[in-house]
This record gives sequence, structure tokens and C-alpha cells, in this order.
Amino acid sequence: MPLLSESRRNRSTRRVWMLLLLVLLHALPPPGWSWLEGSPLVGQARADDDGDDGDDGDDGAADGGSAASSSSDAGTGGQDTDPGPRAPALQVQADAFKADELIALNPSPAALQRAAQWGARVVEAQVQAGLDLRVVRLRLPPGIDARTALAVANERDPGVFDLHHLYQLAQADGAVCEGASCEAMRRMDWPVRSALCGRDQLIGIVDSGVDTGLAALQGADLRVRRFVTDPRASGDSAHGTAVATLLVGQPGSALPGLVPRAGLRAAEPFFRLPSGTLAADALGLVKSLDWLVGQRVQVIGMSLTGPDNRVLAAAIERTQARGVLVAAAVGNGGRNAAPAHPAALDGVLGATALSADGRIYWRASQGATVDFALPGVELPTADGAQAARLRSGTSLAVPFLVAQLSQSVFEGLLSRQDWLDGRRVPVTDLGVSGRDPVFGWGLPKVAVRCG
Ligand SMILES: [Ca+2]
Repeated sequence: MPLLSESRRNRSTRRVWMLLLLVLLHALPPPGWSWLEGSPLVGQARADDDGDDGDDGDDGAADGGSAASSSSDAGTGGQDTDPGPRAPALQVQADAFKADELIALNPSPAALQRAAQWGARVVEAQVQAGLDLRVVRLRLPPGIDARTALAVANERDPGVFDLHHLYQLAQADGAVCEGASCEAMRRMDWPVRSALCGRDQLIGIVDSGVDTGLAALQGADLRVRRFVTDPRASGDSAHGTAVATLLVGQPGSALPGLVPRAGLRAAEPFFRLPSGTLAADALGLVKSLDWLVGQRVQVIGMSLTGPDNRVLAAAIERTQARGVLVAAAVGNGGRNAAPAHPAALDGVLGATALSADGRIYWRASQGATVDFALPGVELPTADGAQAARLRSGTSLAVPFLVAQLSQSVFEGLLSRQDWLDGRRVPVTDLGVSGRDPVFGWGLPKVAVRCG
């Protein structure tokens, strides 16, 4: 008898708690109320969801990340049946866990029903047959952060739900740069521990295609978009892959890059002419710049040269007016070559190439177009599946300049104007004293930390 009354008392206590919870849930305050602000994640996720990702409506299939997540949403056996307007997805995640999701381990239908009562929506349900586990991913309603939701779910169904945590590779962070491309980084005093360089930065390149399957690029935040007039024209990915790898080659790979944590947006306007030459037309370049500006990149590298063109010049001017720094190759035409565009345009920073022992690349163009000199001679670069191939050219110096621009401005060490002006940029002066037509201001050595 005492046992029975004990259990009856428990039941009635539970009922009171359930009632209280339901009252609490129906009385959920609007977002931003003080009791939710105990979690920094609420503000963080919302701030990142203010429609400023510059990504709306223009990338579709090119966006590997969201394409993958929406296809997995769709592949949940029709459980995502909400026909109404979707709540704005909280795309940006905190470092520790997804702010708008919970996961559940082997939840009973009743547990999922109880979660649905307070607004959690099943977006993925999978049975891991080999492990004999059923894992369900739930999207939270707007206004409830994950930790609050977990507390609520735990009250009702202890031991079932958890935060949807995020994991990083343990060896990457803080790893000392090892690999073929590290020597060139050391030459410009780039941080030895470069694994964190590029964090929270978005960089654009206009180049040939990028081989996104390359091992060194696995894990990079990389998006490629093609801008060719004739979609039947073939392309090529050797050059773009080399440049992309110099920037965001991943730590621990054979070719770690300068800013592996940066988001890289690669516009591909290049196609093969009937003659076999790889080329981009001015309109392709303009479309590329337009897309990159829309992606909100802060720095654009253009490892290409060509003639003066008013449409291109206007597009570059508009790009710069949006606060974007543009770096370009000075060209490989030799010392007497005419100034190459876009490097010769006002405000475009021209990069020339240096050898390991500080000599100028023998084919580098010279003149007022040259602003800075960076590694670009016999650099180990990506070549096919595994091998590194030595390449030379002023176009390879561009990613080194791009990395310096992006990281130094991000860390507040130099402003855009400092770079455009040149005088306040710390450099190793080369050749004749001061700025000169061969090395420009010299080899930039901003003491970035990437910390
Ligand atoms: Ca000099």
C-alpha cells in the first residue's frame, strides 16, 4: 500500500510539472527576451541570419553545403510535411553545436509527438543499420535556442535528446605548417602555425576552374561558379587549382595554403578557344566580379592579364567602390612589355614574382604597375591527384598578396588605404632603395598573427 500511494504521488507530481511546462511553452516570450539572452548562441545565430549573407537566390547547385543539407531534408521519407512558409533557417552555426537543432537517439513515436507539441520538426530520420541506431534530427522553432529546447525535451523524455554538436579535426588547429608550400610562406614571415589563417574572411579569385576533388582542398570552404558565354566551351582547371590551393590548401595536406580557414569564392570565366588557348572575355570577367561582390568577398585576386577595356575598367572601379581590394598579376611579358590590365588600373595592386633567393622572375613585366613583390618562382603547386609541380609566374604571386591583404586588414594591422598608398606597408625593400619599377615597394611582411 505505501508503495502504491508513493507511485500515485509521483504521478500527480509529474502531472503538475507537465502542466507547468505546457503553460511555460505557451507563454514563450518573443525572441530577444532576457531569459533567452543567457545563451550567447541566440544573439549570434540571429545576427548572422539578418539576410546579409549575400548568397540569396544566386547559387543553387553551386552551393555544395546547402544543397547537401536540403537534399537530406527532402530525403526524410516525407516527414517534413509543413507546407507553410519555412521559418528562416539559422544557417550559421556556433562553434560548439547547431543553434537551431537537436538530435534524438532512438526516440519513441510518443517522444517525437511530445517534441512536435512545442514546435520541434523532424527534418531527418535515419536508421544506422550497422550500429542498430535510429537517429532523428529536429529543427527548432524560431525563438527557442537549443539549450532551452534540450532542457524542455529532457524534462519529458530523459536520455533521448541532445544538442547537435560539431566536431573538428584535432590535428589541424595550431599545427605547424609542413609541406611543399611552406617554404615560400616562411619567406614572407607568414605565421608558422597557419592553420587558423583566413578565419572569418571571404576571398574571391577570378581564374580557370578549380578541381574541388583535390585532396588538399577537402574541408575547405570553397565555392566555384562558371561564367562563360558558351556553356559548351571546355575549360581547364590546372591554373585555378594551383591558385586556390596556395590560398586554402588544408593543413595536414601535402600543400597547405596561406589562409586555409578563409571562404574562397572562385569565379571561372575561362574557356578554351578553338586555337587551344585558354581565355576569358571581358564580359565573363565583369560577371565574375559582379558575383564575387555579391558574395561579399573583401579581397579579389585576378591572376590574369590583358588589354585595357572600358567595361572591365568600370567593373573594377565599381568593385573597389564597394570596399573590395583587388590584386592582379603584372604579367609575364618581360621588362619592356606594355602595362597589363587590370593590374595597370588605378587602385589595383600589381603583384610581381620573386625567386627563393629574392631575385625577380626573369619574365616579369616591369614599370609603374608593380606595387609589391612576392614568391612566384618555382613554387610547388597542385598538379593532378597527388604530385606537386614547380610553377613560375606573376600570377602565382597574387595569392600571396591576397593573403596578406585579407589577413592584415582583418586583424586591423593595416587599412585598405594603407595598402593602396603603399608607404605604410612594412616591406623588405629590394633592388634600388625605395619604390622601384622592378620590385615596387618590395616584399610585404605584415606581422599577422592568425591567432
Ligand atoms: Ca626597392
